[in-house]
Amino acid sequence: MSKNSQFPKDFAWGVATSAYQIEGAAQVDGRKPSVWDTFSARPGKTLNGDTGAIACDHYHHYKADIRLMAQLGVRHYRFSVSWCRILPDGRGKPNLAGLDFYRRLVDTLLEFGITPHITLFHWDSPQALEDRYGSWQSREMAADFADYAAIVVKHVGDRVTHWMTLNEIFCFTHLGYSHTGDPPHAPGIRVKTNREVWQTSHHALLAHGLGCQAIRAASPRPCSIALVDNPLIPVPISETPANIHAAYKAMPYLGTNGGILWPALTGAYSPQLLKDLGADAPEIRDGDLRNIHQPLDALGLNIYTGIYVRAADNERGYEDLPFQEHYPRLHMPWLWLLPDALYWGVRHIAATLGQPNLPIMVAENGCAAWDTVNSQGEVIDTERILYLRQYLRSAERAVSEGYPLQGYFLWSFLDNFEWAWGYDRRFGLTYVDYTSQQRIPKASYYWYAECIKQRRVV
Ligand code: IFM
Repeated sequence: MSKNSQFPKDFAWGVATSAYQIEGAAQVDGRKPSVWDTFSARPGKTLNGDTGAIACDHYHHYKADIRLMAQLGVRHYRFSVSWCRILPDGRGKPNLAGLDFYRRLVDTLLEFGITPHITLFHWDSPQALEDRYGSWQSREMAADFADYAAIVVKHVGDRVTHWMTLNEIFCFTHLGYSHTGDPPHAPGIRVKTNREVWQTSHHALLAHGLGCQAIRAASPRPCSIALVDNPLIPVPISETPANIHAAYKAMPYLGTNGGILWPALTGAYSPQLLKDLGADAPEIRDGDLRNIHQPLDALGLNIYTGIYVRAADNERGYEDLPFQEHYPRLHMPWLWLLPDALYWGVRHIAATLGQPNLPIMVAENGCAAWDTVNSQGEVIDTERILYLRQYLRSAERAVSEGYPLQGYFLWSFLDNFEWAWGYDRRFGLTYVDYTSQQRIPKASYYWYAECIKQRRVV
C-alpha cells in the first residue's frame, strides 16, 4: 500500500470510551460506588475536585450519542461495563437494572449497525471489594472478576461477540498502588514494598486469565476475546539494522512490558525483568502462568506515544533517549508526539513476542488538545487532526507491510472525565459542554468521518 492508498474493506473503524469516564448516573438504578467515586471525592486527588458523578450523563443520553456515532460512520464501538452497576457489592446478586442498561445500549448500537466491543474492566472496581479485601491486593479479586464477567456474558452474549477483559493493567495497579509516594489513581493505596505493587498486577493478570475462561464458558456463541495493554513502545531513532535490533532488545525491559505483556502472551515473565526485580518479584503460584496464558483471538494495543532508542555498546545492547524539553507534545505531560510508535507497537508483537498472526486492534489512540468553542460555535481542533493524521499513516504502514492490524478505535468519541485530570483535558472528537450537556462535533470528527468514508488518511 502506498502512502495514500486505501485501508482494506474489512478494516474496523471505531471509537472508544469507558463507563466511569462518560456515564455519570453514579447513584442511579442501584449502582453503588466504585473506587474512583471514592478516590475522586477525596480532596486534592483530582484536578479541581472533579468526579465522574455526572460526566457526560451518557447513561441518559446514550441514544443521541449513538446516533451521532452512526453519523460519524464508525461501525465499531468499544465501551466498558461498570462492574458496580452489575454487582453493586462486587459479588453476589446481580442488579437487573444495571444489566438492562447495557442491553438497551447494545440493542441501540445494533439498530444502527454498530458492532459492540465490550471491555469488562476499565478501572472502576467496586468499592465494596476494596473494603472487603483491598481489591487488587488480593487473589480473591481474580475469581470475583471472572464471576462478574460470566454474568455479563450470559446476559448479553446472545448479541455481543467481541470481549476485552481488562484495560491497561499497568495503570490500575502500578498507578493505583505505590511504595514510593501517593499513587495518582484509585484506590490510591500506598503499600510498603515494590513486591506488593507487582503482586497487584499479577492478580490482574490472573483475573484476565480466569476471565477468558469464564467468558468462553458463558458465551452462547463463538466469540472473540482480547486483552488490552499499553506497553511502552521502543522506536528506533533511525531504521538502521543496528537500531532496529536495539528496539527489539529494549522491548522486554521497558516499563512493565516484561511483567504484563510477556506473561499474557508467552506464559512467562521476561527473564530479564525477573532478574532485575529479584526479591521484588511477585509470588507466582503453581498453575498461575498457565491460567494467565490463555489463547487470545486478538490483542488490543493502546498507543499514544513511545520512546526512542538506539544501539549502544552496553550489556543490554540499547539505550533509551529521553525526550528533550521542547520536543512536541499534546495536552498531557506524557503525550509526546511519536506516530511511529503505532507501527512499531504492532511490529513488536510479531518480532519480539513471536506472535506474527495474532490479530491486533489499536484499542485506543488519540490526544488531548486545547479545544475551545469559537464565536461561530465550532471547535477547530487542528492539533488533533495533525496528531491523528500521522498516527493513522503509521497504521496504514503496518497494514501495508502485512502485519495483522485489523482495526482502530479512536480515543475518544466524547470529551470525558480524564481521571486525575478531571474535565480539564479533552480527548474527544465531540466537544461536551458539561453544563448543558450539549455535544458539538469538532473539526476532527468531520476529518475522521472522511477518512472512514474514503478508507484512507485524508
Ligand atoms: O482516558 C484514558 C483511558 O481511560 C485509558 N487510556 C488512556 C486515556 C487517555 O489518558
